[in-house]
Amino acid sequence: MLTRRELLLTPLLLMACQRRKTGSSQRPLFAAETHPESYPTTRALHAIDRVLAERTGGEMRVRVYSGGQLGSEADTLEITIFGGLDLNRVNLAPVNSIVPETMVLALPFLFRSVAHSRAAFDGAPGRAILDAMTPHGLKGLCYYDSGARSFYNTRRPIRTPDDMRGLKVRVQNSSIYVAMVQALGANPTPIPYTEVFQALVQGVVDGAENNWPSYESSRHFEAARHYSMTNHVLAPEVLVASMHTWKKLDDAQREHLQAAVDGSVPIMRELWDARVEESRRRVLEDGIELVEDVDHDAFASRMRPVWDRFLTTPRLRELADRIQALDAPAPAEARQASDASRVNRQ
Ligand code: GTR
Repeated sequence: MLTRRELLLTPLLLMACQRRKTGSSQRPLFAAETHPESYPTTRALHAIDRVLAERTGGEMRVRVYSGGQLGSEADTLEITIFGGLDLNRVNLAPVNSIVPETMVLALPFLFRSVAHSRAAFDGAPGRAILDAMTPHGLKGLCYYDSGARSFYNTRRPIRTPDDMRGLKVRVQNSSIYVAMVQALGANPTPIPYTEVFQALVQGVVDGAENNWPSYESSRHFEAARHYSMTNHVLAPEVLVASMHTWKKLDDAQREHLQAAVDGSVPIMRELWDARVEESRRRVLEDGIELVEDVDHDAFASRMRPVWDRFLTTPRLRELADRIQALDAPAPAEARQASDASRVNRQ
């Protein structure tokens, strides 16, 4: 009997083979995306498609499979490494177990502000982490913002780490997220994103953690009514290509793809900033309890041992040091102040 993964993979491989027969111009690049069509990351993928179509007169296109229809991020990532998918937009979390360098961006309380996180993604440390994916079968194309992640739950308002004690908390499929929740005395449960709503409603878990747009678009807010602004992680989303696909593209095609991807980053940021505000407004209007008086210092010090546990090599420590030493870009200084407060509001 075929496994779920093999079932998923078969049609994609068949389509991929067909392309080989008919020439690359016949088939669009297949892209997996867990979010619905209206989400900023999905819209960024469609923006890439439009620009590619324009630049190549329709020769290169992207077909987006949104809403998690091809499977969980962990599964689709494996399929991408395998060559069954060309492009995949995932959070960095499922890449953590494949490319250790990516864990650095998920360290709790690493970033001082959104501007600081963007300086890291756009700068040399971000580039080095994208490049570290190549030997693992993935071409890191770009980061997209994911804002600050905070804890929410069905039971009670969280203000201090002690309030987390004993809660069953859904985490992404990544050992650094498991360790963060353990450090707070709660019980981490890895569950694929598309199954979290059901797990919250059925009481399989008491809570989860995410940014405003995901908390809202996934409807988690309908089940978990206490949202506490812990802002413990600002790890980004990432767009990757399969190295199998990347190697098959000629130089001009690679240039078109990378240019379209680069152009989608500022578009996505604008959509993202607007969506954060919009999602926040929607869930507040719906009457969730927003907890703003969170003891961030207590959370940061309780989670600090996670740094030592995961920064196990000089290379990882050096990447973390370089990111901490970054100044947010000078022209953004004025904005930085509001960004810092935004981290606290996100
Ligand atoms: C979202 C992210 C998704 C997925 C999800 C999760 O913020 O955009 O890619 O990682 O979180 O919690 O699984």
